[in-house]
Amino acid sequence: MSNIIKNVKLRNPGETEFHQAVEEVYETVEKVIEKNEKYQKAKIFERITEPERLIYFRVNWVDDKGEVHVNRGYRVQMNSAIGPYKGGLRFHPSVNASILKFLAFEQIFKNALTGLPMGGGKGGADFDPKGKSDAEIMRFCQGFMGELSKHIGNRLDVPAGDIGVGGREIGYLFGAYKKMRNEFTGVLTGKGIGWGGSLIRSEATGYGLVYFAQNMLAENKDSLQGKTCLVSGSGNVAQYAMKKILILGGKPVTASDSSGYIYDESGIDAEKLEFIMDLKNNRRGRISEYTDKYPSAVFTPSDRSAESNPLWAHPADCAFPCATQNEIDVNDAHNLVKGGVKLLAEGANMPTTSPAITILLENNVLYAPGKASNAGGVATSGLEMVQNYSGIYWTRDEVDTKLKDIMKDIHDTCLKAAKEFGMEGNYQAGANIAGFQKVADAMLAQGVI
Ligand code: NDP
Ligand code: 2IT
Repeated sequence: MSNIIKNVKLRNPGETEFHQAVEEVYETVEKVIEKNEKYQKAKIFERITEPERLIYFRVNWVDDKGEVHVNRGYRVQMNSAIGPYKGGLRFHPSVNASILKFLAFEQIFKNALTGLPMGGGKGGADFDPKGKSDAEIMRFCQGFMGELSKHIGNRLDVPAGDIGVGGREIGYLFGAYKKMRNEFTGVLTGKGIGWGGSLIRSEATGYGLVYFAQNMLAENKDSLQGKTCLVSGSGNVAQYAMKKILILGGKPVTASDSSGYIYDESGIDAEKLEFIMDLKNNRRGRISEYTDKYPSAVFTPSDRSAESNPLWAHPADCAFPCATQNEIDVNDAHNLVKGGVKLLAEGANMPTTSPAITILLENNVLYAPGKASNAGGVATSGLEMVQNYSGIYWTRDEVDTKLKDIMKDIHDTCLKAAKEFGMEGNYQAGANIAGFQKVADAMLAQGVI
């Protein structure tokens, strides 16, 4: 193990997700660093793995019964070499410093790949929004923003949504910021269309993911037409990924949440997807309810002790993990290969473990890492920032066209960088190298700060 990685582990004990993300990047950029003495002398990798600032705070709130709760809030301001810190907020009981540091670290390279001037950040809280009333969510968001508002700003750090933070939460967070700071600025993205939001932001991560996959397939003279697709998750990213898969002639057959997954062999068509969107976004129900409405589908409860997730064992052409980190391990990768999957594009952040990625690559599965394939969300957040700064707002078609162009550009950038370093066709290496070089060069130019 290199000294750099040893040091990261020593300095961040027990933070396994952060170690995993750092090692994954290091393995592919090591060659670039070896070739570039300036990167070594300026200790770019050592610096890029250390957050510029990590804010850690208490959030108190009162539930509907009057009981007081204490949660932990965080903002990791990881790197501002190419622009203001930018990245989502996650509300989930599993949130801790390791998870947010891994996400903020990934975000540095993802944001660089979009071609827009955005640095990397991430934040959130170990708050579980499940089963909470709207009033409880609102009070939590207000408590959270009470501290976060001191550390963010539209030219400093611009958070957005992630797991557990969608349109409703962004609304409460934005309202709280506006009131506390007495200013109406684009301090958050993912805002409502009537109050500074961008058209297509809700759709952007899922749509961008499928545009990316479309580019990968086109590179191989293929398309999504008629392709059976495994999708995990049933939140924002999964919903719009399924929507775009359907538009492009593919057939999604699975969706999941933390309680399990549904398999609908006949395909989740547009009407069934509408049902899922209403179930998840308005009624905040569980995916198991899908089989009450469509009894020919099968629900399988999740089993954390199992050696593999049966969702990934169904025969299919493409796979789009859109739930959470490390949802595809070695056994799942073998099952995907056995089931005929030829393309896996990540909607979630780091859903595939490193050994599982190796298996996919060894079996010639086209593999797109999340920092490239799910960058459409943050890219459209970047477009929202531009619209907020300029006061000029684009149409749906204009934003969608820009999103498509950005995804094509990221796709081509990955291939170009991979080829340059002798790893032709390897999107993982290409994404890491291109993202790293851009940020490293900016850090070099700005001196040791
Ligand atoms: P949502 O909260 O809208 O949906 C998350 C989905 O994943 C839900 O179906 C949820 O199920 C499931 N899920 C979450 N945690 C777990 C878990 N530990 N085990 C099993 N299932 C789980 O989030 P998003 O759709 O926004 O985010 C999904 C992924 O995409 C995340 O990895 C996120 O970081 C990534 N991403 C999101 C972007 C965005 O713009 N929103 C942009 C780029 C990446 P349940 O409801 O039961 O918790
Ligand atoms: O992981 C991600 O890229 C996001 N959650 C979106 C971040 C953003 O600022 O839009």
